[in-house]
Amino acid sequence: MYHVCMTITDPVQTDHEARFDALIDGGHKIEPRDWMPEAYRKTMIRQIAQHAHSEVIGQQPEGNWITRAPTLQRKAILIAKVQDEAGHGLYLYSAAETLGVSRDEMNDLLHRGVQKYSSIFNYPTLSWADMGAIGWLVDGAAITNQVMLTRTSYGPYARAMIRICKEESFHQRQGYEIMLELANGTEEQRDMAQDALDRFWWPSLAMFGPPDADSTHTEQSMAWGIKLETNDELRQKFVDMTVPQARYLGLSVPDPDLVWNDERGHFDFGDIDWDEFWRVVRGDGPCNRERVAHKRKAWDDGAWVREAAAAHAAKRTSDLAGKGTST
Ligand code: FAQ
Repeated sequence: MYHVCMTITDPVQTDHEARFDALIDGGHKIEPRDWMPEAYRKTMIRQIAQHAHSEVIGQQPEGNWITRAPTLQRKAILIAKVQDEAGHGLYLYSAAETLGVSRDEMNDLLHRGVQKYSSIFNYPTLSWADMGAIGWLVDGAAITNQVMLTRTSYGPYARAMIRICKEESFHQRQGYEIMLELANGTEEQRDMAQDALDRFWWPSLAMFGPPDADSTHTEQSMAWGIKLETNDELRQKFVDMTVPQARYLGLSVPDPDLVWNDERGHFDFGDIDWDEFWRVVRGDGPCNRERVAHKRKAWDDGAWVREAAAAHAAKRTSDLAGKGTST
């Protein structure tokens, strides 16, 4: 018996696994040089890449309104917000690169439809009020999820999330402020705000992912400390936080089943259309094709910038080497 165990157990592997488990159990961070199970690495790459792609593709629905912002001040704020999203994408691609995947590979996987981005960015932005609804609801949902990710187990991801959350929090405020102004404006402005809430409410609830019972990754991701709360818990938190904000605006949430449940201490809410969610996730939402085509074009059009930056870096390295300075 003893002999059999010796032949199948790799003591080095066991040591690595024990150390990894101890770090997770102790609430410590896993760092890029630490040993990690291959499945943990893959899960982190999948989630961080998907998150990075969401930030980058998420610039498109709002970018659509930069040239049509109603005032110079609104335009300046919107440009700053869209730039922030690009920055979030960059921190996140850098965090994913520490796991041994390159940015080129991630972009290629996105362009080929292998890696995903958030379902929410496949909905069109039809009016200025959508800028308010996105900031308030989409950034609001993003923060609800991302505050927990500042404590996620992979160090570079957790640290990137701290700054991202601070910026998302400003985005949420600016969105709510747009809604507040419209809701207190003319009848037409109020209708625009209500219409934006009607269209973005359900897709924002779906952003948190499928119900826990249908979630493929939640159980393992919670065991590894990647996720600290489940999709349904976060969705409930978002509803509880957002419904009073809608009421303060004097707008109605488009859900006839929405009611405060005293016993649970939470709002009960209606059923999400999961068929629609999966259609959008699988590439058949209102704007999927347009979003990916635009992203691909931007990547191709920007090739000369990447080549010029690489040529500049190579020249600088050879200049420094010529001067005998190590880089
Ligand atoms: N869209 O087992 P789970 C933002 C997929 S950033 C598309 O529950 P998991 C900022 C999921 O990938 C918004 N697919 O998965 C901004 C999996 O498929 P797979 C992005 C979705 O990973 C604001 C399958 O369903 N935030 O908004 C979605 O444990 C304004 C089963 O799902 C993040 O990415 C979805 N909504 O939990 C920017 C946060 N939900 O991969 C611009 C980080 C699920 O096996 C403007 N990510 N799926 O083929 C996460 O926290 C998690 O990945 C979840 C999903 C919670 C999104």
